[in-house]
Amino acid sequence: MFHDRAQIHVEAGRGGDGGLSFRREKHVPKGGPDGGDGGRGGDVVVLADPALRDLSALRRIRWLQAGRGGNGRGTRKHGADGEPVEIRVPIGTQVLDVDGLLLADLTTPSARYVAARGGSGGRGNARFATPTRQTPRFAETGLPGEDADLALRLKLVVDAALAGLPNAGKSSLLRRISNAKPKVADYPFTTIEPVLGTVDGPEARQLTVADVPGLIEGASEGVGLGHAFLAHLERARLLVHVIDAAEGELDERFRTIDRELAAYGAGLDERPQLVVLNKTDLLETTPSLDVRDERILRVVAASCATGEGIEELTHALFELCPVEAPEPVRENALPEFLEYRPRARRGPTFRILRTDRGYRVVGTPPPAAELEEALRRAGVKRGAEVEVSGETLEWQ
Ligand SMILES: Nc1nc2c(ncn2[C@@H]2O[C@H](COP(=O)(O)OP(=O)(O)OP(=O)(O)O)[C@@H](O)[C@H]2O)c(=O)[nH]1
Ligand SMILES: [Mg+2]
Repeated sequence: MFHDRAQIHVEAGRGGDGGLSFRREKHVPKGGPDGGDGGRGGDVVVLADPALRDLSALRRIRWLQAGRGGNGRGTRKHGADGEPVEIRVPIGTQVLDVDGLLLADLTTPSARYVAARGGSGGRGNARFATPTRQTPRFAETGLPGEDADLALRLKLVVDAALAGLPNAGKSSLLRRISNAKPKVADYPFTTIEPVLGTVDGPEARQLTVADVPGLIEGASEGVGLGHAFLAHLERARLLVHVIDAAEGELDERFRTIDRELAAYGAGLDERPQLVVLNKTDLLETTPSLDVRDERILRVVAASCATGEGIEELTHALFELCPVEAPEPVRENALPEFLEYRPRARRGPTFRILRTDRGYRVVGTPPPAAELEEALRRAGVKRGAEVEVSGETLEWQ
């Protein structure tokens, strides 16, 4: 199965706690503080991998967590940084939040998006020594990592995509021109999921072409297989519109598909088209299309059965697909990836220090419930002393 959607909960690693330690040496009665810093928690990163074709590998994963930072120790040893987690996705994957807001668009090889940042490590007590405070009996605890619910959605990045009514011969065409072997049969909706093919051209050029299910009138209202799969046409620079020329009424059938493309939106009805009048072997005369339209760059009559016109078609394909690597058509000047909605990273207004007997909250404490949660996450146990705003409480 081809999966173009996945949902996943991710948690970045918590930062390690700062060390609370004093130097112990023979002949040195009162050693100075030597607790090292905690390591940073691991990030959760979404990474575009050209080797992947769809999101099926993520279907069974519901939850991913990056590693915790190590705790700082005595003799100023710093904790190790937590292991990051990489989520590998195919090129063309978009990352959205639960409300459907676009967070990032990974359209180029090895584009990356940090979906959840690891928490920073706490500073060890060695860092708090001052001339007037030579024995700091506290160290910072590490900060929690971010967490997020992500929706992943794949929109294939291809040079060209096939469009047309069911049974027009789209899959037959892809078999003819590419290395792909999609199923071909004499009934509508043979193709139920997208198939990618690579077409070899002159000077070692290659094009990727996507075959998608057939479209029919009313697809935008859910008739047939609907039109959600048209998402995979969004990033194609050229549409190869396949029409069964043996069926007659070519112009009318061209317009049927056109209306569905327009109903889908996303500019699909403005995309340049290469029109293929297929199945010429069933006709006595060469068919022609009477539609005058500036989007139609070329019309080729061909037969996937006999191979007639296929060479001309492949030629036209390479001529009409620009040489640069495919990239989204709608946005211009894309950086390596787009972060559409940079999250506000508000720094914590408080920190939790670890002391000899428990914990101390410094800075502006948050509302009680949030503070309790933060203390619990920092590892506070029953009976521990907690100092907040000058008061000392016993943790229940
Ligand atoms: N005679 C003839 N038959 C063809 C030609 N091209 C395709 N066909 C036949 O048309 C039927 C449909 O072909 P497909 O390639 O499965 O059509 P499709 O557009 O992918 O169909 P869906 O996946 O259902 O949308 C099959 O029986 C093919 O053998 C052609 O050039 N000539
Ligand atoms: Mg097909």
